[in-house]
Amino acid sequence: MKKVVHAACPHDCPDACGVLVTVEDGRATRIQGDPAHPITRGFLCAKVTKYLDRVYSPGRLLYPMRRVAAKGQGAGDASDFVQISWDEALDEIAAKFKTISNEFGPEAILPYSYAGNMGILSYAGMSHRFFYRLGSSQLNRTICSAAGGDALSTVIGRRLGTEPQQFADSKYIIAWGANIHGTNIHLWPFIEEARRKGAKLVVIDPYKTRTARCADWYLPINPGTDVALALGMMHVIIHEGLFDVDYVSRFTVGFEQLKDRAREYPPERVAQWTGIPAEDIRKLAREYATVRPAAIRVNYGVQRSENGGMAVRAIAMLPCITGSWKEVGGGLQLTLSQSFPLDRRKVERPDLMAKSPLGRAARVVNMSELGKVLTTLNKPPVKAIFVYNSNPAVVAPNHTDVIRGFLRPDLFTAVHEQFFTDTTRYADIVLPATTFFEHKDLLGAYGHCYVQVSNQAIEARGEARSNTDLFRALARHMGFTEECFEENVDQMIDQALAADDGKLDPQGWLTGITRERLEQEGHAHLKFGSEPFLPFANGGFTTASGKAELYSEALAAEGLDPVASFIPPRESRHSQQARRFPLELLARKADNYLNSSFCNVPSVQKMEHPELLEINSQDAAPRGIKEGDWVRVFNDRGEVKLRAHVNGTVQCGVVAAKLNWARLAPDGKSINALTSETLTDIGAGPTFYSCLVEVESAAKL
Ligand SMILES: Nc1nc2c(c(=O)[nH]1)N[C@H]1C(S)=C(S)[C@@H](COP(=O)(O)OP(=O)(O)OC[C@H]3O[C@@H](n4cnc5c(=O)[nH]c(N)nc54)[C@H](O)[C@@H]3O)O[C@H]1N2
Ligand SMILES: Nc1nc2c(c(=O)[nH]1)N[C@H]1C(S)=C(S)[C@@H](COP(=O)(O)OP(=O)(O)OC[C@H]3O[C@@H](n4cnc5c(=O)[nH]c(N)nc54)[C@H](O)[C@@H]3O)O[C@H]1N2
Ligand code: SF4
Ligand SMILES: [Mo]
Repeated sequence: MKKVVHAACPHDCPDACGVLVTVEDGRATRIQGDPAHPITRGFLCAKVTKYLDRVYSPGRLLYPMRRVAAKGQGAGDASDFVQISWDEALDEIAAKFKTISNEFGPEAILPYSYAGNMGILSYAGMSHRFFYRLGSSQLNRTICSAAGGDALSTVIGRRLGTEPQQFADSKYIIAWGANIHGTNIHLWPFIEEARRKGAKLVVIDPYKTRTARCADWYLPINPGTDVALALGMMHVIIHEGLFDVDYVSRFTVGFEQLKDRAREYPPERVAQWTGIPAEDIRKLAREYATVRPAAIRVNYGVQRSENGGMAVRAIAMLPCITGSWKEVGGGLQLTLSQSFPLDRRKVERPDLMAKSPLGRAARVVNMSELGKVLTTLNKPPVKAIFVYNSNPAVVAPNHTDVIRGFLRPDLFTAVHEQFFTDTTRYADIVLPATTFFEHKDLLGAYGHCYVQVSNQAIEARGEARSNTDLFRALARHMGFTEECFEENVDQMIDQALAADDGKLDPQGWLTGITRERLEQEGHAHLKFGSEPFLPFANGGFTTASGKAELYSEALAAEGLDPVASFIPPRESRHSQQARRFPLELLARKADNYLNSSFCNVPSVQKMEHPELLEINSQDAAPRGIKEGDWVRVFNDRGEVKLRAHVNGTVQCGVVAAKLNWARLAPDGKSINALTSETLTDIGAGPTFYSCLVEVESAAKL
């Protein structure tokens, strides 16, 4: 029997593609992009095109297992474990949780998850219910977008912006710290369409991405200096009277303060920090303000710096002063994640914290400080960690401390995974997780405004269970009796879609969007009152003042600059530390992996070279480093061994390397051995792109 099932890609990617899975006699035989999905347009990225290799990988973790080999040693695969039943595994975890909770309090238990699966239920559904009811520590999920998301909200009130389709109508597009070909490929066709109609594409990025190579104008910028560039642009725009007087007066607050601040950022001064010539800054500002409509695609690259919050804040002010929010093909997109008025409280049930043994909201732990948390936190210390949807042994900053933490003999670790990852090397118990082919879920997106139901295409492989099924069962083993722990996926999807109290969905964007309809049609566009959707054409900012806040009382109250100002990162060429470690490392994502997902799939590995350190010839030559040489990249936190690649992607003073599974790296280490747990100015996010290193020639490993 042959059928075609509509699913949706739940990986951590703005595109949230509609996917068609062909199933023959119970086995998936083909995957393709849904041609009916207006953003997916029938194609998938290279890595998900190979998805059958992931689903049917011989390396899949298929059964619950208990560790027998010493942690961090052994082969790192099934041979380090013995198979046990689900009941045994869950009993063991429940018993541990009870003992720890009795002795240290439930806050000694820490859930650790991120966006391995962005399905609404898989990301934060039954799992959240479970941990709230348990009274475990809460996890502040900052590792990706907290700085940018929070900063954007300080200006416009929420995570909303220009839909991708509208980029086709732009005449001027700035990709600002946005690696579109690598991480947001479904925006590209709209940009191409705009360019066919004469639009100009400008790329601002310290790394010459493929998008930069395709651009009309590429501006390499020194890492962590975007605040200065945006303020410099506003200096020109305001000084030359290129702003929208009417829009500014009706829909913004704090313009006078911004004007004063921008005065301090003349292009000549900004040029010294950014490395972009003053004339180019003037030209960029003039073109951006006058070639209309102009849209900015700013992505998360700019906010992984110590001053990343201020960077996003300053950039987000640009369309507010030019009034470009009024125009189809104008405005700005960082994320659209808050366009979906789903009822997350019903799905996640934070009220259950009151029913936990704590009887109150539990302490909050920042996931971007995992190393510190596992090695220094007390009152109570973390005695058990439950990892799902994440691979912290690769992706968390300050890898060395993270591993030191996981190796603590008194720490109990459970990991729910699809594969034997770097993190399962430290697990006492591993539990098998389904892939999105094997369970049903509801999806929003952060790069478009379509809701989707992802249907189950095939039976779960082995004894794999979805996150929802796992936490429902674990609740039973803990003896939790609340009815919400009995609910099934359809009930939970219905709850998410029924934002019925009017407060959540005052404009009725979910009107008419039901599970039944999504099951039939696959996707539905949010029902914005007017099409095309211009969220801020007439103000409508959801800030405290109801206006775009160029001056923020809330930031002032936190002791931060209420406008925006450029403070050079401590780890940058402008700092003292640069004397010892003169190179700015971009510890990047790989275009063909997804953070650390896909690193282990052979057909995808063929498309990547994660062992390389990209370096400029002017930095390589004085160090006696030639193309292909082994190099030691180091700072006070750690070192990694890579091979030099002198290819012109980075300017003098910058080097770049990629995320990869530590165990697949030549020296067994994640690139995060070099990054720090310093947090961003806004949002307490990680600072993967504020990282100083030195590089020297090394003998082969
Ligand atoms: N193929 C693929 N797709 C992905 C991912 C992946 O790993 N692989 N990851 C997914 C995830 S989790 C996310 S959050 C999104 C993120 O998607 P992006 O926001 O695109 O994330 P990054 O690749 O971190 O950064 C984008 C660009 O910012 C540049 N950059 C670094 N520092 C600076 C700076 O100081 N200023 C400026 N102007 N630019 C800077 C980087 O060189 C990079 O080219 O992509 C998602 N999609
Ligand atoms: N140096 C450096 N470090 C970075 C970044 C960077 O650019 N540079 N990027 C950061 C960013 S933006 C992010 S978002 C984080 C990402 O960090 P993570 O969210 O940890 O992302 P992944 O590495 O993709 O790991 C996700 C894991 O979840 C598993 N998984 C997938 N689906 C399911 C499921 O349904 N259930 C369960 N239980 N597991 C599942 C996958 O097999 C995979 O191993 O990394 C951050 N780390
Ligand atoms: S990873 Fe992104 S581009 Fe690739 S299929 Fe999934 S949503 Fe689409
Ligand atoms: Mo991310």
